[in-house]
Formats: sequence, C-alpha cells, structure tokens
Amino acid sequence: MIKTGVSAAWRERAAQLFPGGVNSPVRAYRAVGGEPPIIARGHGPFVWDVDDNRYIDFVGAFGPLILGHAHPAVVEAMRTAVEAGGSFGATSPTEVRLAELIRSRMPSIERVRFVNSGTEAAMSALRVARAATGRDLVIKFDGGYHGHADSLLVDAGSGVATLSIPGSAGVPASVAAQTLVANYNDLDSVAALFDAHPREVAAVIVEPVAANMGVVPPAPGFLAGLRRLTELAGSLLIFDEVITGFRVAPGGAQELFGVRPDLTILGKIIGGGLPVGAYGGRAELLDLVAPAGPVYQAGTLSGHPVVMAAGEATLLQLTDDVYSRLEARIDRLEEGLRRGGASTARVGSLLTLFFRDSAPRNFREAKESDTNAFAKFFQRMRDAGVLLPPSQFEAWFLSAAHDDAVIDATIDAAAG
Ligand code: KE4
Repeated sequence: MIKTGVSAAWRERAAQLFPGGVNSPVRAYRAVGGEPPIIARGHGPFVWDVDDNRYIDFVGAFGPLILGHAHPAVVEAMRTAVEAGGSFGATSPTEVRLAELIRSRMPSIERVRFVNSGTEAAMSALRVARAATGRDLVIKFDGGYHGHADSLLVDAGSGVATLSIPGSAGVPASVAAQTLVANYNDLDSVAALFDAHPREVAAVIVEPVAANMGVVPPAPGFLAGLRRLTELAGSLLIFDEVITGFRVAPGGAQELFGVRPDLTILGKIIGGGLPVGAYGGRAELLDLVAPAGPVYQAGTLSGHPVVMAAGEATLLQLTDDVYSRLEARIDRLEEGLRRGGASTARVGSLLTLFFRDSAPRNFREAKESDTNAFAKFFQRMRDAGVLLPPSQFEAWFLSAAHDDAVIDATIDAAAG
C-alpha cells in the first residue's frame, strides 16, 4: 500500500510557494489526476518519494538520465568539479572537452554555444536563422514543442495562408504571427506554407522524432523532404534534438535518419541531468553570434563546469554496447506491452503506449487517444510501483539501468 502522509505535507508547502505547486506544469498531474509525488532520491532505475515508496522510473527527469539516476561516473565527475569551485564566469576545460565530444558525434555541429535550457537554445537558434537569412517567418509543426519562448507558443491559424495565433496568454498576436504551423509527416502542408510565403521563411524547426505528442516517428522521406524544401526555399533546417540527441543513436536522429540540418538544438542528456541547452551547426552560422558576429546571446552560467562535467561523463559512458543494451531492453518492453494489446510507438529507447487503435502519425491523430483510459492506466501503474511520465503525450524514457527484471516487472504491472 502506498504511504502518502509525508508527501502530503510537502505538497501543502509547495502549493503555497509555486504556481500550481510545481516548477513545471506537467509535474502537477493535471492530465492524469491524483496527487503528484514528492521525490526524495533516485538510484539506477528507481526513485523514492518522501514516504519511502519506491518506483520504477520511466520519467528519468524527462530524458537526461539515459544512464539512470546517480550513475557513479557522473556523480564522481560532478563532485570533482564542485570541489574545484563550481563556477567561474570564464571558459573552462570541461566545456571545451564536452563540445569536442558533441562535435565528434554530430559532425553537422562545427561550432556550438552552450546555454542553460532547451528553451534558450531554441530561441537562440531562431535568432541566428533570422539573422542569417534576413527573413522573419518560422515554420514549426502542430504538436511540436521547443520550449516556452514566445514565438514557439503558438497554435495553427485557421488556414494555410493564415498566420498563427498565440498558444499561451501573454504571447502578443504580433509575435505569434511570425510563426506558421504545418502538420507533422505532411510535406504538402510545408510546401503550401512556403508557396503562401515565398522568400519569407527563415527556418523550419522540427523534432526529427516527435516526442511531445507521444513518440511519433518521421514517416519515410519526411525529414529528407524537409531538407529538400528548405534548400529550395533558401531557408534553414533546424533539428530540435533536445530529446533525440544522443538518445536515439550515438549521433542522434540526424545520424539515424541520415539528414544533415543547418542548426541543431540540444539539451537534457548533454547535461547529465543538470540544467543545460546548446545550439550548434555550420561555422558560418554560429560565427554570426556575439562576440564573433551581430547576433546577441549571453548567459551567466552558460558552460557551467559542473554541468559540463556531468554531460561529459554521461556521453563518455554512452558506448555502442550501452546503445545495444538499450535497444534490447526497449524491444523486450515493447513486445511485452504489445502482448497486452497496446498500440506502441518507439524510436531508440523512446517509447509511448497510445490508448488508440493504432500509433498516430501526427498530432491530430495523437489527440484522438483515450486520455481517460491513459489516466486510469497511469494510476494503476503508479499503484504498482511504476512511475510513467504523467501525460499521454510524453515519451517513456528508458535508461541503461533498467535491467530485464525491472522491464519484466513493468510488463507484469501493465498486464494488471
Ligand atoms: P527545456 O527548456 O525544458 O530545457 O527544454 C525545452 C524542450 C525543447 N525541445 C524539446 C523537444 C523538448 O522536449 C523540450 C522540453 N521537454 C519537456 C518534456 N517533453 C520538458 C518537461 C517539462 O516541461 O517539465
């Protein structure tokens, strides 16, 4: 039986301090109901709440913890950096080493700039694209999430030629109007926007594997089609690899699908669980960024040595053997879930179980999922000691610490 007394007291204090009692909306469990846990610690594939209830964790801090919680090599690297004095406001060897590691695995990234979140990385990449092309409009995809910068919090306008409307209170209509919304896996919807706005689009920004509508893989030819359309239009192609970077393959989705973007956004795994983001790409694009060029972007704690050390330690652990183990484990999990009749979608160690007759190909189809059925499933899994991301539209994040026993326990819990 789940104990909840201590958690309730912490939730009460948090409710007096934070909007909705949380520091990020999804954590409030509004999509699944029930009271969110207050997590005290994690180790390997497990987390414990303050009532000492143990859960098999598929949240994994929403993606960074591909090695699992408190991996000894990551903890040791962080400890060393902290004991050396954790922050200097100056270039340090760790950020140089991490950037070299990133470039060695993602050769499209000739230059990179570290920032402190995926949001910062996305907004900065758009600024570079607008400076490089002298154009204002950006195309994103319905259901694509790239952080909470104003210009990326928009909803599709009523028709192809119409401009977007704000997707959040506080986003000015004038800002939303600079963003156009296409349908994922639908190249015609992208071509139509380019036709309606010739020579006005600075960039297309896309999650090469959509993971914020649940996992929706790119249809065959979709990413190559975006590469072709952007080249024809003189626009840049931006891959948001905050989730897929170093997750779905050693070189991310751009390696897995063989499509080279002009700019890449990174986050999560490259910080080993600490606050991080990065944007990178062709040298002549990044050399537009201050102090090398006219695009201003700055950050007090960018390249923070402890963050860089955690990211470096994480990437160094991500060997071919670890990726093979992740593939074998997610295969086992997906096969087990499908035995129960579920619809699943997965790429690499990202997986979503959809309460829908078949896996969706875009956000409209994803929204047809039975979210009430998901919420009931979520609570049943939680009661069985398995913590899933609290939304039908999130990915399950497997780690290298999830062994066969943990996978089998998850399958048993799902079978009910
Ligand atoms: P942050 O600003 O949250 O570091 O990164 C924003 C971001 C950018 N791009 C993609 C593809 C992302 O998935 C994210 C953030 N991911 C969500 C989970 N789907 C973070 C969880 C949360 O918002 O609490």
